Amino acid sequence: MSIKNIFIISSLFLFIACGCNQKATTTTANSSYQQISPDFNTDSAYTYVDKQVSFGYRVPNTPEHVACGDYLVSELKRHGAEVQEQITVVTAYNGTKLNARNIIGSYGMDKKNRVLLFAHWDTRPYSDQDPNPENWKKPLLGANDGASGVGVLLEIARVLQTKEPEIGVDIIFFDAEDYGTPEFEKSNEATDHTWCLGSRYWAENPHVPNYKAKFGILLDMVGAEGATFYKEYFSMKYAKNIVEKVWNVAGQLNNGRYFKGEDGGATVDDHLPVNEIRRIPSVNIVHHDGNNGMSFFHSWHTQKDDMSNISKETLKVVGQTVLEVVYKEK
Ligand code: AHN
Ligand code: ZN
Repeated sequence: MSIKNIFIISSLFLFIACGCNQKATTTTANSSYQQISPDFNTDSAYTYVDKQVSFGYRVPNTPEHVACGDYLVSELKRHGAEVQEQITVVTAYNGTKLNARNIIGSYGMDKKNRVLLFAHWDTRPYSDQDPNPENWKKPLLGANDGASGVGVLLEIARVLQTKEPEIGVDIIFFDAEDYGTPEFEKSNEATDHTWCLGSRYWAENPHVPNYKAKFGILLDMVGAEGATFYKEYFSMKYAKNIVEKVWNVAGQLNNGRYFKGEDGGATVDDHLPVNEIRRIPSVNIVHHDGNNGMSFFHSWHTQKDDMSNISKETLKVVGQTVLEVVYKEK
């Protein structure tokens, strides 16, 4: 069975299993709401996405991956973050040893109350959802799947340097999220543990002993035009009040057409190790398509995941919502 099918079937099951007492609530816009966070500059965010893509395929064990990682470190430093790197070796589904690098930028190191913002920066070595089988073994550019979340977080880093929020902020770019078992690898049935290798390593070996944050927000595929973000299953399971907090702020900022009130599918993603191992309640802002069986965005894991997918409006909606959550927190 393909991952997509497992995903769809498990989503259906979850709908049936927990759909009985759900209300389809829509977040209401509040026109009188006064934004407290500084403006998120989406031209800047777009440039950060484009720059990552310009390195080429950011697949672990390649020079392009190293070069992009160096760029991300230098950008965080330029924006005044205290940067730490975790360099390690993780083992992929097929036994390949991957040189992995989690990149961590911290603001307000001395503050006890913190929020964790994260995204994966590696790109997938396979386009195994591409309609053309000849493309399945080709890497993909990951403009949306990878670069969009990181680009939004780099712009957030720039803003954090201009005005200090009350709480401390840690931004983590996780590596080796997207090296999970490919669809065409029949001998090796896909398991959850072949994804999210960098975040799993960090959750077991945090950069600060006993690291804690009040909550975490994961950004995954946050750049496509007309993106829809539903309340993802594991986010609701482990961090329901944080989902409500983020979605409410989105509503107040008039971003309810992107942040949908309905529950979405279940996504194995970097928030899972952070929730289950590090026990930091964390939500995933991830593009599910409500018109498509709650599958991911249309060009997910295909050769088409390039800059033509990226919308400045979507980056802005996500970036301003996350910034507002951060600046409201005490
Ligand atoms: C699975 O396909 C099991 N999880 C999707 C997580 C992911 C991959 N996000 C981006 N790429
Ligand atoms: Zn992916």
